[in-house]
Amino acid sequence: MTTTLYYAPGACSFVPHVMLELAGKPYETAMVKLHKGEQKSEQYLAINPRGQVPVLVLSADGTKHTIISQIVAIINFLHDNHPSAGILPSDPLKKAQALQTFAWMNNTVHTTFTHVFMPAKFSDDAATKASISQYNQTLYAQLMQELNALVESKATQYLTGDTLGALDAYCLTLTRWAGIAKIDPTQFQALWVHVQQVASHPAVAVVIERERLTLNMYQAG
Ligand SMILES: N[C@@H](CCC(=O)N[C@@H](CS)C(=O)NCC(=O)O)C(=O)O
Repeated sequence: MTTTLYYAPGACSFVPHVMLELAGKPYETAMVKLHKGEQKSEQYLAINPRGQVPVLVLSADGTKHTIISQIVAIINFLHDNHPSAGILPSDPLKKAQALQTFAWMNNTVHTTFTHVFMPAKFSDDAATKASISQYNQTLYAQLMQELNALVESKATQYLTGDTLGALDAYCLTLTRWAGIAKIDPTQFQALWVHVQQVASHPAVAVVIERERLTLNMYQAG
């Protein structure tokens, strides 16, 4: 079985990318250059008609491909296939609670950033796009406060226990995006300390290096 992750540097695909590294089994990667619009190419749309990363492509014999999209589904699949990697907790209640937070990260925090970064997805009017982006930047700062409080309240080293999990990788990505949204991530002290700790984990460090990411994207002014 060949497993290939279609990813874009710094995108939410960072999360399954880190989890594949954490699982420690062979996998391949294929980079999609979002800034060049490669996600809208005929070739990529044949893989994911929704034109987004991440996508996991599973191939048993090199000809038949099974495709999984949507980060929640991919993470759940990786957890089921690598149950001892710590991607999600194994206890059913703790797993449900972790997925509850993961779903919030995905359907609320992530989509708020999409409104800041890609307002053209929501309007074709220049003034409306500017207003959508600006308003959602304020919302994103509030969500960073919420994420900061979540990190402050954790009783363990990582968000779902004493080992790195999917929530930690998503937490890093969303905090990194704050800088892109012109919000200084270092103001959220507990969150920033946590994200740096996550970044120093070997599985995370490998992916940061491969995707050539800078953690603090904030530029004052
Ligand atoms: N709901 C999807 C969202 C995926 C998503 O937003 N992907 C972004 C990168 S973080 C993307 O591919 N954007 C390019 C585009 O929409 O054109 C998921 O959770 O996997």
